[in-house]
Amino acid sequence: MQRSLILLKPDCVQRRLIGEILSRFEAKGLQIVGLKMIQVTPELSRQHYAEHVEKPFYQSLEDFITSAPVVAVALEGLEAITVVRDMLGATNGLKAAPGTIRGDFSSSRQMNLVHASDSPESAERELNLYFQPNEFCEYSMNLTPFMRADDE
Ligand code: FUP
Repeated sequence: MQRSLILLKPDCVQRRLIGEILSRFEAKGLQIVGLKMIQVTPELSRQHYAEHVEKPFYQSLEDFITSAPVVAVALEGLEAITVVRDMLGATNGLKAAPGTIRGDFSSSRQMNLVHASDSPESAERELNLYFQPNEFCEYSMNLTPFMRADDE
């Protein structure tokens, strides 16, 4: 079982796509174990995008991610990190395959609607950036016997 940190970015909030995109994760069988709306500060942006801070596009990325609230989501499921990344599609919405979230809703490299952790290490780091330990809700989904076999 894995957890991944997902951000519904300012373009997603502004375009009123929160429900539509959250519903895709729910329909897939992923479990929402943390959920909050927050305003990203420049400091949090620098922490989140630490690997990009020195890059030429960073200031524009910070301006975008701080331009409106985001919705932070902790998603749990089998192989959740890869499953969610595959659901998002390629970083650039123009290149993302139809059927993926970015492929269906984004035509931009920067305004690509959703961020998701790309490795277990990133997931741990990013979940800690956006959630306190006591903000995760653990609960059993009563539909689990109908979502996967016992040995999966
Ligand atoms: P991803 O892992 O898909 O979120 O993509 P990256 O880590 O490569 O990039 C982080 C964010 O920077 C992406 F949402 C897109 C944005 N970006 C730009 O705005 N300009 C660039 O030239 C490259 C990335």
